[in-house]
Amino acid sequence: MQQLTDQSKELDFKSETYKDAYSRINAIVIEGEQEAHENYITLSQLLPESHDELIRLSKMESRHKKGFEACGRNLQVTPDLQFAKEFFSGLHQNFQTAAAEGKVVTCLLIQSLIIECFAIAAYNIYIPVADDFARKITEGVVKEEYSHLNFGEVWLKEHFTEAKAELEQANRQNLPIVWRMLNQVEGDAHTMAMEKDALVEDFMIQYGEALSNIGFTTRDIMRLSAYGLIA
Ligand code: Y39
Ligand code: FE
Ligand code: FE
Ligand code: FE
Repeated sequence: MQQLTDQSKELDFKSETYKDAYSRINAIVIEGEQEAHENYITLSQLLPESHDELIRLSKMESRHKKGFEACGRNLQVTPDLQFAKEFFSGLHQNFQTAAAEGKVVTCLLIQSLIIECFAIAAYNIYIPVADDFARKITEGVVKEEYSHLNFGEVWLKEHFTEAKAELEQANRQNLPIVWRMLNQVEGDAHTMAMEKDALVEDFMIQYGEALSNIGFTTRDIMRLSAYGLIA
């Protein structure tokens, strides 16, 4: 027999409370996937040697967007896309500025490390408390997000020596933004049975592992992670 947790007993996907929270979280995910799609197209121009692979990733992001749009329709929720655009504006602006300056290391840190780790954490925490329709979609999506994170890790590992200083600077500039983003959706996430502590924990595990794979030492990772705390 299936065991019900306190959380799943209290979740009513059709309630106005749940749907109101979903209108913002679903919008964030739809907007995030759209921006990820655009970011990988930009990266394909900055990294001609990886052009085809990055176009492949950008197409996956559009499919993710379509999947999450279907999740919203399934619950009869209208996503609050205006809220979502503002939610991403800090990271969006920093990515655009870096791209215009040809700072590919910063672009990769923002999209392939920070945003992908944020997505992986959110999707992992969401899957056990999602409605059946959204769970199946999200399970398919999260597998692909690991491959996007892997692209960034492999490229940055290969260029670690030259990239290290720019990575530290980009981390310092962008990690506090992620913390503010998390604080902004803490209440809506809670309504959907996703606890902030769990999101933070999963994000830090993914991000710390990524930094380690790229070549940072444990000591570096502690120092880099501490910038999240001053948000
Ligand atoms: O690479 C990707 O597909 C990432 C763009 C998608 C972003 C997902 C952002 C999820 C944040 C949800 C916050 C819920 C608490
Ligand atoms: Fe995606
Ligand atoms: Fe992705
Ligand atoms: Fe509660």
